[in-house]
Amino acid sequence: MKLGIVGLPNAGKSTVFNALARARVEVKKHPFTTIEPNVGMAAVPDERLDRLAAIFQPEKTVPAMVKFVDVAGLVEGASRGQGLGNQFLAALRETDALVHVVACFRAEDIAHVLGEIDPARDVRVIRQELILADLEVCERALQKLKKGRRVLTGEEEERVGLLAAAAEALASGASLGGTEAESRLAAAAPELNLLTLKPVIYAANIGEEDLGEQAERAAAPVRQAAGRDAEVVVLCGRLEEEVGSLPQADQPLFRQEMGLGSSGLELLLAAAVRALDLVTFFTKEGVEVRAWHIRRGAPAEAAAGMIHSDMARGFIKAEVVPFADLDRDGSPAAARSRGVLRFEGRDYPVAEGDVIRFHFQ
Ligand SMILES: Nc1nc2c(ncn2[C@@H]2O[C@H](COP(=O)(O)OP(=O)(O)OP(=O)(O)O)[C@@H](O)[C@H]2O)c(=O)[nH]1
Ligand SMILES: [Mg+2]
Repeated sequence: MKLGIVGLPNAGKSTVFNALARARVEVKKHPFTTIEPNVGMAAVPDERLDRLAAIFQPEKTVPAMVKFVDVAGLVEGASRGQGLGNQFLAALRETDALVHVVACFRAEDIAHVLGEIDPARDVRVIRQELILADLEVCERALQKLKKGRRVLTGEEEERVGLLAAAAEALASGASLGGTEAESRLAAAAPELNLLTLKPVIYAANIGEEDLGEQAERAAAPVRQAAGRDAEVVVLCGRLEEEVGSLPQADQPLFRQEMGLGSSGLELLLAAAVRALDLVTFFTKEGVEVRAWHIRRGAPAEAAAGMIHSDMARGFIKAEVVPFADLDRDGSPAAARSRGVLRFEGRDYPVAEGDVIRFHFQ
């Protein structure tokens, strides 16, 4: 799973990236600090993994990971070459979802590229630039298809129709993904990697002074502009970055003292998992207990393939016990004797919280 971080310059994208990936990329008061994309990994915390470690006593516990890409800030008119233009959007094309960081913090010494703090406007500006970037991609694809001057195949004709409809929607200012035809386009032309087809998680980056009771009020314009069904996570990038740089053991106390509730980053990662419709399954293989993500509904064979291609090729069966049962029974042997451990075939759709052992030849 790979997420791209978008937003205006100085919105706090690299700050959030540092917090997520425990990295130390450059964060500065002036806009356009980031030019080359930063790539990092974040571990998805999961209490179930700690419990499984207690049950299996493995040498190693490995959390599920999410990859993040932090890119340059996008400005109004980027599609026409303003700021750094939108060429760096290429780094976002191969992501599964976008995290849109919106500045809600007020800081005297940090310039907002559009003059003043206005999170709702910022949401619209970025959305518009993503729409324009997609419009360009659709138009280019259309031109390419029409240029050949030969008779198009039925499939190509259909693609022209889908692209033209998408271009029209984009030109009218709409993001893609809403209609059936647009879903068909996504399936027919995944190589276009259209940005507005990707799920978006909004990160309302609020100031330290707004944490606590003020938080919702500070983030309200983002919620409103994002729309009713959107995933919005409220966090303070700067504090999350600071907490992230402390030794793990000191973090809970610091959080408590700062009045930071559950980690904004954890909420963000959880929102990403929801937006991508992933389920988490667990394995105990060799010396390690590990958490994995897979698309909801994916078959056991695909899950086995994530661990090793041999496991998918030689798949015999999957020994499955739901986490809740294992948690209650305290050991696989106890779960087995209670009859909650079962065997499933290669087509079995992996369910949230399954603890799986693959049998293969
Ligand atoms: N007070 C406060 N400042 C923040 C917060 N988040 C980011 N900043 C500051 O805002 C400035 C810009 O942060 P960056 O993370 O570099 O922003 P960016 O979006 O990566 O910017 P570009 O790379 O230039 O596009 C830095 O001075 C940060 O310390 C926050 O939650 N509170
Ligand atoms: Mg940056």
